[in-house]
Amino acid sequence: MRKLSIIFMLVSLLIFLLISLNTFSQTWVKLGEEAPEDISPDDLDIRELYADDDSTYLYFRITVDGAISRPTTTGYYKVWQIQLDVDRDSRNYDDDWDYEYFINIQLSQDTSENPSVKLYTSDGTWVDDGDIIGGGIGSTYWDIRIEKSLFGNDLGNAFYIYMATMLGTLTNPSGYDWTPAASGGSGDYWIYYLSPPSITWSITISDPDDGVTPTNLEIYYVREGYDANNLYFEIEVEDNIAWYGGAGQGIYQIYIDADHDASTGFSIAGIGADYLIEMNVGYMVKLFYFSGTSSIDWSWTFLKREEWINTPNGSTKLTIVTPKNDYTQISLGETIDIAGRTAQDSTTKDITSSSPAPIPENPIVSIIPLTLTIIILTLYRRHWPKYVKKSCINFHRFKILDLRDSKIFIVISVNNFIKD
Ligand SMILES: [Ca+2]
Ligand SMILES: [Ca+2]
Ligand SMILES: [Ca+2]
Ligand SMILES: [Ca+2]
Repeated sequence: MRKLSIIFMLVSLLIFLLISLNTFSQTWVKLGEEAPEDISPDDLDIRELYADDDSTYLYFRITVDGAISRPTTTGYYKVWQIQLDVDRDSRNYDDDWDYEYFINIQLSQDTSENPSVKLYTSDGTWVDDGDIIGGGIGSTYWDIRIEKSLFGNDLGNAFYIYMATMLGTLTNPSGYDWTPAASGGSGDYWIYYLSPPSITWSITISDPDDGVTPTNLEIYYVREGYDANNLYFEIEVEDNIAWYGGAGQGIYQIYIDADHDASTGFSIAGIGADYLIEMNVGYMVKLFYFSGTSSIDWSWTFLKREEWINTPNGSTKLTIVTPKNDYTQISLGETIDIAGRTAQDSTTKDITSSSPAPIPENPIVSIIPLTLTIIILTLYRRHWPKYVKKSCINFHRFKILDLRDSKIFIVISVNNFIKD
């Protein structure tokens, strides 16, 4: 009996602890920080964004440059706006932004009106309200939460964020801060990863301590990994990568020789780089392809903005995910070569040796069941309805375009059977 009551007490305590943790504490992940700006009122100058999520809510913390206060003009509102690109198509553009939702934190001049959190679709249709859970008037931050279910099925593994602050009437406000604006530019955004992929590194290039300054440009490791859909890269440096400041703060690069051929692409670290992945501090990672006319011609053309899985700024690791489909120029071979480099503006700070990195075709285990299926289907092909035969031919035509896919040969042979 005594034992039972002790167990009961312990279980109650555990439940209480779990509820307390769930209710009161966020594990804030810092997504971005801007340089201070000359914005007045200073509570409309956004400095940082943090996020968190659990099974029910998305949480955001916005920090600003001064104590938050109500506007002083009758009928006016201050608005802190979080725009969300949930289909992540902004990555298709070098310098553009396309969002589907925005969240407004609205603070009225009217002291009888409580501050509110409102979710809208990008055309201004109100969806529902969220909650203010911390900060606000008199402090230098807002903590808010919004229910995930309000987004329906629109929230994927990650989303992009751009922010703005406004002052005026709700129908005619003026803009004050556009965030992030690294080095005075615009058009980039921050990322929050709800469920990052787990990565197995296939190769690591170690690089010695070369005495590079600033130390956040001193490369120690470059890593490469892959899965069925993505290539992953990581640059690890000695000291934390800065939050803002552009190319003058630092440039982080991965060079990729996609055809394992030093005679094609840009000549660097003994390889012929056909692609370049680059992050200027404060901006997104971008993928370029080599478009020069000779191996020493520094000429690159934008392909996509890529994603990082964990915010690189304020950490020593830039971990990049790039869909294989993004490499639309020279096809990725079974072996690529990679090298890493850091720079400040146009001055090289550190450069690694190059290393081959295998990207094997689909493993044999996945080909065996496919082959068996095709053999069975082929044996009984005289019983196939006409539309199935037709769709197989279409399937073949589609697949032949993808020269990287090992299944191409099997599919071609099926097509020959069909023609018999
Ligand atoms: Ca700002
Ligand atoms: Ca979008
Ligand atoms: Ca080094
Ligand atoms: Ca090459």
